[in-house]
Amino acid sequence: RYFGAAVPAFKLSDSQFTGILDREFNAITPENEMKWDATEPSQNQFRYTSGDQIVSHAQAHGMKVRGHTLLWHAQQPAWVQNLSGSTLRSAMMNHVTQVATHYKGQIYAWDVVNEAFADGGSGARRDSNLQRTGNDWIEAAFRTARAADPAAKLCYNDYNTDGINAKSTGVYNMVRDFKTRGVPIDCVGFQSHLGTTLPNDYQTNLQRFADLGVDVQITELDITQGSNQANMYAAVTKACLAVTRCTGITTWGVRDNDSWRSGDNPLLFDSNGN
Ligand code: 9MR
Repeated sequence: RYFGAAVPAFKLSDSQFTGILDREFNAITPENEMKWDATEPSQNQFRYTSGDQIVSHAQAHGMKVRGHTLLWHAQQPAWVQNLSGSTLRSAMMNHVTQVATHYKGQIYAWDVVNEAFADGGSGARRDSNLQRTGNDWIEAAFRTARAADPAAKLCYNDYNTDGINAKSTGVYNMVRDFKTRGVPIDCVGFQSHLGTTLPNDYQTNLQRFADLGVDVQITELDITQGSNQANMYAAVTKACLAVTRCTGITTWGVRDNDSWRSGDNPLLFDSNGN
């Protein structure tokens, strides 16, 4: 199993940050640098400088890279938001092909599609410009990613899917359908942005996905500071260790002050790096 952290490229010049990163972790997820707005700010003009910096750091330290993310309803460049229908679908698949090809052979696992399911009780897809190109957009993305980088594990990644609920069951049904029909999917990411309690069926949920024949990974872990925080980090870790196909845990940052939710002090290291 790997143990990873989300890393923004600009923190690679912070020696306290890289000191902890290189000592404690053996995988990196680029926090923002491989998102669509970062990699293709204008149509067919690709920018890989920051993503490449992160990959170089990982390679220099023997770390795996989780690619994040090829298609997401958020963080799209403006030109994408102005497209729809078959024009958008073509741009989506071109984006997948170009980015996955650029990083071919360098990515352990790709979040091919991020956060495509709706919150709440429907178990349905989220409405988005991507979804409005047709319900088959997710399988088209996975097939396209496989063709571009056959060695990368291809993951679906989402939040609020950490226990058994309508949303995670919607994802489960999609993965089962993909496996039945031979759509190439290798892994499911559970972001695990957690508050003060862990769903009591957390491990059972990981296991039911693993039983479909995919790896499972904890991809964006952070947990609200409080009396239960350490216990929850332990419980999440033990759940992954207990599921044979749980192949890694990534925390969404290193120090509390690196976090997107820094007010919660949710990470393993405090703002002094302790
Ligand atoms: O931590 C990321 C933050 O720096 C960005 O501003 C934000 C929008 O791109 O994305 C954050 O990371 C998100 C991740 O990509 C997907 N799951 C939720 C994460 C936290 O918002």
